[in-house]
Amino acid sequence: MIILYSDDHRQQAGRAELNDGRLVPCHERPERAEMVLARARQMALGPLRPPSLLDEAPILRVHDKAYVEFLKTAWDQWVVEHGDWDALPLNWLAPNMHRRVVPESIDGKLGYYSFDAGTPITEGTWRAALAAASCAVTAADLVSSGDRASFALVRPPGHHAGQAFYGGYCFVNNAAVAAQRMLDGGAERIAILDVDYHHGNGTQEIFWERDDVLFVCVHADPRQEFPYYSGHADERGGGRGEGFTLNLPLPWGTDWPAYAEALSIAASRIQEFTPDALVVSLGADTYEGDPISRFRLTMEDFPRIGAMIERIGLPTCFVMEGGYAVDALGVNIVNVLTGFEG
Ligand code: Q9C
Ligand code: ZN
Repeated sequence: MIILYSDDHRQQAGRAELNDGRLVPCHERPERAEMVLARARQMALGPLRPPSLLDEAPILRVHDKAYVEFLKTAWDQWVVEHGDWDALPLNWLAPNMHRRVVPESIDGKLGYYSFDAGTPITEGTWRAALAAASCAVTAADLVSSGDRASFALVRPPGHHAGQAFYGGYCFVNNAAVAAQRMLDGGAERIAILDVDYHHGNGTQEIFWERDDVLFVCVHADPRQEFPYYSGHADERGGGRGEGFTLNLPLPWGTDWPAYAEALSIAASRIQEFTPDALVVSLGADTYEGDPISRFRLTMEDFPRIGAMIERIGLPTCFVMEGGYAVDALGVNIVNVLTGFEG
């Protein structure tokens, strides 16, 4: 399969995230993509291609204009107000505070548009996010024009980013951009399967009221795990989108048998939807060695995930999401893809 990749991912290299009460080095770092790239080359997974163009128009199909403007300008405003150090939010809205007025000061804006303190905005954040989304667009276009599969080897990840919010290391929802791109290219229905360890709250929010995008997510139970306030089994979509969101939360400690059962329920629902194509939000933070996660999938389980996705039988665009056991990430991500290819 063709691999979409841009060195511009290196432009997102935050210094620190707030975790367990401390500022610690960002888990979401450039080495992640380098590891996957090295392993993809080693396994001859497929040819590398850059995104065909860098264009924000496909991003604006799923994100608010004012939010994108914020992403593009936040760093410059931050430097003026606070100097040349990663921008992290430290205030959020309590219930019944006002969303109506977008704050003018950068601290107000950061809190307004974010939901955690783990996602630093840096000088190169927008450039990296634009490149990642553009890789996802090109990957989507390949599948739309007949390729059986493609792989957007991207970071920063995307599935926690909503129409007008960032967080969970995500700024632009690459998988959502890819899905919308396929619809804009003539597809009638697209399914998104999210196998990252964390709930894809941003993707869910973007497509909540849509019946042309089925969102199916297998993830750690939000009662125990980030993002805590989204991803419960009773969240099924709203309005005409009711029934087109399927959440399959699993407890800490989940290993292959329970994971496979949830994945097979996910696969059945996707087949029942009869989409034109599938977008996979591909995280490998379900791995037992992941430093911030608590599932127990082994290296041998990742090719099985790929094989189960292949058996759904759809043209498939893989978009990389999380996975923080950096030394194992290349093997685990590429294992899904080689498992898919059989
Ligand atoms: N103590 C993705 O995998 N913080 N994002 C977790 C754990 C946020 C993960 C803190 C994790 C976000 C794309
Ligand atoms: Zn994750």
